[in-house]
Amino acid sequence: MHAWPASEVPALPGQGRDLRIHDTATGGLVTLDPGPVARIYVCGITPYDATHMGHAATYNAFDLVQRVWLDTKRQVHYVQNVTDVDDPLLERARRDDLDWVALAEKETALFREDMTALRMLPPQHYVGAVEAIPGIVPLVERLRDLGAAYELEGDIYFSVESDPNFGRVSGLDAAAMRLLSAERGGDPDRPGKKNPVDPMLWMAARPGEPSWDGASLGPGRPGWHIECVAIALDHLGMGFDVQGGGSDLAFPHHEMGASHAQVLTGAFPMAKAYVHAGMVALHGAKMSKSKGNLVFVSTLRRDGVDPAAVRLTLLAHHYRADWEWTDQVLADAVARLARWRAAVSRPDGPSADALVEEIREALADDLDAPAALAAVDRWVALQEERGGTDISAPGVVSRAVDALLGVAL
Ligand code: 5CA
Ligand code: ZN
Repeated sequence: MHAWPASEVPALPGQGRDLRIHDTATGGLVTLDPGPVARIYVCGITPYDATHMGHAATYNAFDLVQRVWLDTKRQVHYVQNVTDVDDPLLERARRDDLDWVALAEKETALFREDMTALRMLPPQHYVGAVEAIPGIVPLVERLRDLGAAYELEGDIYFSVESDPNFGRVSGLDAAAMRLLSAERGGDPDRPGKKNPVDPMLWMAARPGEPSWDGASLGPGRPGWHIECVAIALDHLGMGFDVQGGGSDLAFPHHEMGASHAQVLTGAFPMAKAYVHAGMVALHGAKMSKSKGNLVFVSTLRRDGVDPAAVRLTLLAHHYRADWEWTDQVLADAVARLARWRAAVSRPDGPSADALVEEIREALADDLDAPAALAAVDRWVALQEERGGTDISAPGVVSRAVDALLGVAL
């Protein structure tokens, strides 16, 4: 699939710092030391009800990761998927009497538009699950040949016991895993499974549902976790720097994906850091497609809200925090954007050299965007109160805010 156009990232004087970021697997901060090309896989949308503010907040976090790396003069190899066949997508298409392929295409197109408007940097490889199927089948066959997969009434399951490192991403106990498995697409109560949380690798064709040639697996479609593994291993290989998503992906999705990859390759770990963004809520509950409590980027855009204000709303919250979308948080960002724009539109101002370093410092410290915004606020307040004589300062501030925060002033 094609991704979306990249907005330009202005070059800044000097160089950024190495990123220190929270890793769910170790439960602490790790300083990543990518080579000249940093490698990141971010789980993409399941294309219906896109793009809501929860999605936008999560992709904003990983956009910041890229911007920090780019500022260290590294290249970034970024891969993202689209889960363009899955039970909830098929259910939504049935509910609304739509063709599931058309629904996925329409929502993916809308997501691209929203990402472009928000100045999120595009992945180099944007890959649909459906187009990845020819690469998935041999991986499932290999897992079966390794004795890590078993058949149950035609469906193929992964045996979590086959990975000695299973559990190291989420650190959850068996009871918690079982609960989350039931909530998040698993089938822990299906009789005949070796372990209740074993996830499906290949689902045998069901009447009335799409299916593909699975070679020795028979016709069917892939399980969710193996899709992301196939795409990540194909484009990034093992031991890439960051696997990213919202905190609801830590288990089962990233745990299972890591185990699939580790058994397939015999290497550990799949990713050096598992990075998870907090959940955005609306009216007191996690914004989710199943509840329908959603605020869409496209609706705000249609209502004339500047995408830069939407982006500033996301940036005002630490990526790991759970937070609530309200009219007030958006209004605060609209006001902030107006003040920032007025401050940089003056011909001169107070020196911004320290500000660039403060933004760099804040973002390299576990993506502390609120601290970065506070630093810009301080420069803007100085500009408003007494101004300054540095004629390069307004331009430096605009470029830094654009390059490091993705906000065009
Ligand atoms: N297609 C899979 C990943 S392979 C998926 O989870 N799709 S999704 O459309 O449900 O979510 C896309 C991304 O948005 C995931 O990283 C998910 O964790 C994140 N996300 C979903 N809801 C929220 C929310 N309310 N707040 C923050 N992030 C969210
Ligand atoms: Zn994924």
